[in-house]
Amino acid sequence: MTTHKPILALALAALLTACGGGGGSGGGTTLPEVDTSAVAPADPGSALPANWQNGTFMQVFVRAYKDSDGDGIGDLKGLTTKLDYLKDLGVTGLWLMPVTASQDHDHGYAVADFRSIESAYGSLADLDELLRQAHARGIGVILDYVMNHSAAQNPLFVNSSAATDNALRDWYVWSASHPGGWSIYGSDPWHVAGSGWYFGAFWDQMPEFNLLNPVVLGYHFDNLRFWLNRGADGFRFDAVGNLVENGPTAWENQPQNYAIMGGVRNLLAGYAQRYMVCEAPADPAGFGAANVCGSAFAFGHQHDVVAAAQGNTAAIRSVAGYFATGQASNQGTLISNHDSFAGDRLYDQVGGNLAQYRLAAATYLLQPGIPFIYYGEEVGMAGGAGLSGDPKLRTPMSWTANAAGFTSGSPFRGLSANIGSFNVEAQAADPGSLLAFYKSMLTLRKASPALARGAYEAPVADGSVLSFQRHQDAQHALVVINYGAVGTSVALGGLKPNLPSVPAAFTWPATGATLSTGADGTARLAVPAQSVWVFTFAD
Ligand SMILES: [Ca+2]
Ligand SMILES: [Ca+2]
Repeated sequence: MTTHKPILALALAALLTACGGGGGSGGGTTLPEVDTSAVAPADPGSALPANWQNGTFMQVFVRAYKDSDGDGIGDLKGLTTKLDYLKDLGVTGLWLMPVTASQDHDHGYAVADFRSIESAYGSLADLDELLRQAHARGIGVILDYVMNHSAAQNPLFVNSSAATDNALRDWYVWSASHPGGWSIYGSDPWHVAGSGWYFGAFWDQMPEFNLLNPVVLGYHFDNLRFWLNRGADGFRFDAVGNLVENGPTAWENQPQNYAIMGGVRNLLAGYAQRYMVCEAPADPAGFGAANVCGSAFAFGHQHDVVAAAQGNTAAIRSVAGYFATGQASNQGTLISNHDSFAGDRLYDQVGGNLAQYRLAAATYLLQPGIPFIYYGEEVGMAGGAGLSGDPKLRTPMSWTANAAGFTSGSPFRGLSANIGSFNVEAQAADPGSLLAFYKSMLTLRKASPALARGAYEAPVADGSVLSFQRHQDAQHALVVINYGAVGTSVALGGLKPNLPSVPAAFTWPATGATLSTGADGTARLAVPAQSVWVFTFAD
């Protein structure tokens, strides 16, 4: 809490004084002070290389990543000690799940204070140091931001719910009586409090803001500047399809949501080299548009990628067509994340089949998009032993064969079921490991502008084989993946004519292939079962 007295707090105090209660004046309920002070733009600039946001991100659950002080809870200092590992892997961006003070003390999406750090994670100074250290390694850091709702214990809501004439009443969505006809994700989103009914689609402890109130929107914009001014490199925006509700049958992807996020994008455009990506599972293309978020997670695509890796030819066709049919080439791609609606961890989805695992990874790491690796995916972390739902996906990072790599104390949650053999320590020195495979993919993307941000050309799904080309400036890349259980020979077209025996930039599992084209720009390539081929060449 700053000593800066915000206008609204002053107005609130005046109101409470007039009512003869609150504000610690005695005799009534004391309401918590709120900090809604304005924040002016003050861009510290960006030390990151150009196009950094077209690199590869790691989604990090700070609570589960690395504990620095033995309390069993991951923290910012712990994450900072792992930046060298992330840099060595080839990661150039981090998405931190909420690090703001929370009511849930777990995932963090019930935000109790939009301008302070969850105490178990550390301090604002620890975040500043993390940003400094990350930037020194060429790694940008984007923060999770939740505009749709706060925690019920957030002082803003405590004030808003105190009385119908509270100065912050109109900051949340209230009704004097129980509105009928609503059902969101199978539940009634209206909840009763002493002073009325409030709206909260995700949890009764996550009341939703009234984002049609320009003062509320202004408050969020001030919060965004608060973090950008500290050097944060952008945001991942939570639940942008749920911002504004216009009625029981008009509660998702409302026109105002797109306008609000376009305004946010304009705000970020006033800062150097910032990046934002939106979570909008019901409309990735709409929110990913250049005048809205500019990038949204490619939900749906991940299911096709996993099915393709398992040899499903219809899914291979869908994967081939995804970036050729209206999806922006900079959508955030993923295999899985912290939410069970997106799917289990990849290891569990493929039943531990490591060939399928590699094929799925290669697909999304070589296609267009901005890949978001879910922490631990690079070593094949499985879900938590004996856990289910979201907690199963949010276990401590498998640094070593037991909990010791994560904490010197007792971990806050059970460990991944396969930590004994799928951990960083076991794979770091093994050139045939999953970790080495991921590192190869990221190295390829870093070395090839065509793979990192190039156009998507000539996608072909031919039975169990996917091929496509990427093109940026004078750089070209050809990717061929055979998902099938048998080897085959594929015809390729639209290539540069008369290529003389270009050696493969990457092959798995075989080695030593070359690519030669005829005068008509065609080639034939023999691809063994379950194999990945990458060739790069210039104009
Ligand atoms: Ca800790
Ligand atoms: Ca809402």
